[in-house]
This record gives sequence, C-alpha cells and structure tokens, in this order.
Amino acid sequence: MKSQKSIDPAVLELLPKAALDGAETVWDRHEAQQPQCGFGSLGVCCRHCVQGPCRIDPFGTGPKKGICGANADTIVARNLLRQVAGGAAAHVDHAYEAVEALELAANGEINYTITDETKLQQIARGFGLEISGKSKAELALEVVEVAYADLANHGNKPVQWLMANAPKERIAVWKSLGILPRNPDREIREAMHQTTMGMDADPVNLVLATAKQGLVDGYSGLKLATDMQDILFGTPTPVVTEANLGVLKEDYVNLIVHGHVPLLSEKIVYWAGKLQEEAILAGAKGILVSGICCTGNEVLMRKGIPLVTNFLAQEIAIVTGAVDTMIVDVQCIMPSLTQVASCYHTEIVTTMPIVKLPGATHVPFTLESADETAQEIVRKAITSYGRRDSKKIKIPNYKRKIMAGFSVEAIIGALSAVDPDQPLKPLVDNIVNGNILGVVATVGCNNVKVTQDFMHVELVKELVKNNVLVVATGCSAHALAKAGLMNSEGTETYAGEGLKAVLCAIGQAAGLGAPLPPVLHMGSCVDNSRIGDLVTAIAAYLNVDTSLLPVAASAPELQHEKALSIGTWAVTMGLTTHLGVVPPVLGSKAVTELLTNGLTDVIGGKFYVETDPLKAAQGLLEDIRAKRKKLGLPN
Ligand code: NFS
Ligand code: SF4
Repeated sequence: MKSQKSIDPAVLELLPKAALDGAETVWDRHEAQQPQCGFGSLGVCCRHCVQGPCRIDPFGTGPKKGICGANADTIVARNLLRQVAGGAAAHVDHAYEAVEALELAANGEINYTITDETKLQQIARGFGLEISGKSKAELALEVVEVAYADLANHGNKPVQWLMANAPKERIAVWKSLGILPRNPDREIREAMHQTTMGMDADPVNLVLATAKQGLVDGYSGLKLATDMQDILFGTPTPVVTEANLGVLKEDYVNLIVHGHVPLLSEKIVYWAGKLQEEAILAGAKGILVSGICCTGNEVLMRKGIPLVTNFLAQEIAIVTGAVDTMIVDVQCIMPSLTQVASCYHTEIVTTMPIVKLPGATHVPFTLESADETAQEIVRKAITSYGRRDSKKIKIPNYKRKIMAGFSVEAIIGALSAVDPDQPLKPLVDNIVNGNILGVVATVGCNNVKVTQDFMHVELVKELVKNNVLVVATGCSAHALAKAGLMNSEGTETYAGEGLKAVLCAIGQAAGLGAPLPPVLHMGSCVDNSRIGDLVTAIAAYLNVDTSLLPVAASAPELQHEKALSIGTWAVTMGLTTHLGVVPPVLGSKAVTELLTNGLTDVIGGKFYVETDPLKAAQGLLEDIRAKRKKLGLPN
C-alpha cells in the first residue's frame, strides 16, 4: 500500500486535478525528498552544538562517537527527549491560552460565557474547593488560581492537575521513578537544559526524563486544555453530521477552520450563523463552516460542524476550488497552504502571533477582539466567494454520516440508560464476560510515509471485528469517520457479534433507535485526556491499576511531536502503545530496547512498533488477551 497515496476516494479523485492546476502537494514534496537521510531516520544525527553536526555510523566502520564523545545511545535519547518536550510544549501553550480565556471570561473582560457549570463544579470539587454559595465566576477564578499555581510553582511540588486526576496507583509508580512533574514550564525548560551540549549522557536517565515529559503533556497539556474548554464551551454530547470533502457545498460560502484551539473557531461558527443574510445577498445560499484537523474536531464535538478532511489532505481541500477562506490558528498547518491557495481564489487567513505564513492574510486574533475578528473573517469569506472561478470547482461526492460527541460524560450518559446507579457496570460487565474483548484508543495523525488513512482503517476494522471497542481522537478519528466506522451502519458491517450486541443494547436503551457506532469519537488530540479519564474511571471501578486493564493505545500514522508526547503519556499510564510508523530511535539498540521492553517492568506500559496494520491488530489482540488472562477473564 506504500505506493498508493491515499485510500480516501475523495483525495484520489482530486489528485490529478491538483497536478493539472499546478498545485504541488505533500506527496509531490515527499517524493522529491527521496531518499530521506538514513542518519536522521535512525536518530543518530546531533546538532546540539556548533562543533557538529555529528552523526554516528550505526552499521559500518564510521565514527561511533560525536566530537564531544556522545555515542548513539546518548544522541538518540537526547533527540527523543527534545521531540517529546516539543510536543508537550505545544499542548501546555494551548492549555495556557484556555486558562487565560477562562480567567478573562470570569472577570467579565471578554465576551465568552462559562457554559458548563456542572463541569466547573466537578473540577473544583476535584481540588477540594468549596462549591456552595459561589457564583460560577467566583468558582471559575478559584479553578484558574489552581491552574496558575501549577504554572507558578517554583518549588518541588508536583503538578496539582496531575495529583487530582491521575490514578493513585500510577502516582505511586511515577513517584518511585522520580518523574512526577513540577511546573510544566520548568520541566520543559529542564528538558532543553538536560539535552544541551555537555549534559546528560545516560540513556536510562534520558528516557525517564522523556516519560516525565509525557506526564507534563498528559496533565498540564491535554487534561488542563480539555477541562478549560469544556467549562467555557460546554462538554460534548452526541451529535450527528457528515465527514469528507463531499460536505463542501458549491452554492454556499465555504469557510474552513483549521488548527487546534477552539477559542476563535467557536466565534467563527457563531458569527457564520449570524451573517447568513449577508452571504445570501452576495448570491450564495448561506455560509457553511467545516473543519480540518483538531479545530475541526473541537467544533464538531460541541457544535456538530462537519469534518472536511484530516492532516494529509488539507491542501486537497483547497484543490476543490470551492473553499473561499481557510482560517488557521496553531499546529499542523502546512506552510504550503498559501502556494496551493494561489492556484485558486482561496484566501488563507492566519490569526496567531506565532503562526504567520508568507502569502496569507494576517488578521490578529485576541480574546478581547474575538467577535470583531470573527465577523471580519466571515465577511472576508463572503467577499472571497465572489472571486470564485466556477470552472475550477470540483467537489468529490464522498461523505459519510457520523455520530460524534462522545465525551466521558456522554458515554456515561448513554450507559446510565442501562444502569442509572452504576453506569460503568454495563460496560465493565461486558468486558468481563468477553462480549467486549478490550478497548483500544486510536489517536494521532496522518503521515505521508503511509498511504493516507490505510493504517487507521485496516487496523480498526480488524480490532472491531474481534470485538474490541475502539475510541478515537485527532486525525485518526477523521480517518475512521470518512471510512464509515462512526455510524450505526458501521456497527452492522464491521463489529464482531459480541461487540455488536452491546452497541445495539446501549443504543436502544439510550433511545438512539440504532446501535452506537463501533468507534466512538472522543474529540481532538487534547481530548485524549477524555480517554485517560475513561481508563482512570474503569480502573477505579475495578480497583485495579490501569496497566492491568485490557486496554491499549495506537498512533497508527503518527507524524507530530505531539503524537510522540501523547504516546509517551499513554505508556506512563501503563498502556501498550502501538506506533505504526517507526520513530527515529532505531540507531540505538539500548534506547529501542528501553522503549519497547526494558521499562515495562517498572512502568507497566511499552511502545510496540509495527507497520503492518493486520499484524499490529494481532499484536494488540494478543496483548489484550494476555491482560485478560492475568485478570482471570475468559478469552
Ligand atoms: Ni494531533 Fe490534531 Fe492531526 Fe496529528 Fe495534527 S491535527 S493534535 S497532531 S496531524 S492528529
Ligand atoms: Fe557533536 Fe556533541 Fe556537539 Fe552533538 S553535542 S553536535 S555530538 S559535539
């Protein structure tokens, strides 16, 4: 499947058009990069000081040490730590903005409301805060204070967001390993320090520091971001919509939101609704907002906005010729977008001070001016609609119905219909009796090294066939949505008998009139925290450590540093974490061994690398069966 670019029929339909229109794509550039550097691929290249670059010859008779004496183990481990710290930094920065937004909202300084008071109270209770007699603004400010205290903690206190939310058994493990994170900014800084020239050379110490960054990511990044966003915008509940390029409408103003942080896109969705009349006056039937990557997932989960496509096809969306404006915030935004847009009428709008693209229009977004900015951008899209070249429009007729919005609260809500007193019981009972063999979370990106969506879809089909319940986030969720694995028909077609029976029963009880989908869309990549919460809740219900549960994780097509940091967090949670693309660590046997095996005894989890989806499914099924056996459950 490597030679094929994508399994998505909409993408395949538009690739020849891209070539015809002179739009260069990620696949063209990937080809131009061949062969990619072997040293880099193995992780044995170091540029941490200006004596370098140094590279280790892992197989031949070339140098085994860099100029300073660093060997392959040191270099590989240092590079990995920096990558994982990079991923954690992105998520912590994202979370930080959401904390600031909640503070300003609570102080009435910006036009954002606190939507979910129940969630706010639940989070406040987790920190032991007194609820009664407080307005939601007061309580929100107290929660914000806890968040800032984590960021301002200059002592050795562990992060409170972790201490209040992580499983107790896990906290004990992390403490014994000395990897409980303090202030996330300090930890990320420390990782940079630890890896600069003349610092740590011990691969074990470096890998443990990497695990600590996973925890920084998990709690000061993912969990903090999701909590803040749920308080501000509401905790998702089930929504039904569609996914893939066919959601674009030729006679509508098409405005795409792309990136990761919902602070602006929520406003865009609101103002697109308000300004429909202006679009109609401009000759369109209305304004259609749709989403790419995780900003897309955020507004899908809370507002039912359709998904256009995932990471690898962000350029292809523009090739439809029907995208009037694409607005981007942060992360996973290809710098090539402006070049592709220049072949069409599409305007790319950047909005953040740290993401500017030559050739794009920059409309600065601030929380204070959010409404004005959003209106300005929606109006830009309406104007851009008038510049369309109808001869260049081609919208592939592919889209799939999807049900999304499965926050933990929504899942518990559906399960409550079966057992209102112990909502987790029906799920756990079915895991215990084997109707559900286990749970696998598929997360993360597309990677051009893999046929787009192929790993996600083939892996998951095999898992659900074997009665594994799959939960998904990020671009993995997009892939599975496009492939029809997120609707009731998907349950009929793909789920094994045991799983199907459970999904039907819950769907009926919850009044959906149809089975739950075989893959539950749990949100964006920061919403991997929801998966963490679900695993934590199941472990607490059963009173066992998370590492004993028949639960695993997979990033089938990872590309981003964030996927590495999320994966690292999953490993620290005690989960076997499959990677479908080989990360740049094979240049060190010691580091590879630590990640895939050596650490398991102490941390419970491990990385498992397998690039064939069916083999990967078998590997994960074996892992799940072994865990079931240990718990004395039938296989
Ligand atoms: Ni996650 Fe979501 Fe997609 Fe990967 Fe990028 S959008 S944050 S990093 S590519 S899944
Ligand atoms: Fe070379 Fe060492 Fe400098 Fe890295 S830190 S570039 S291995 S001399």
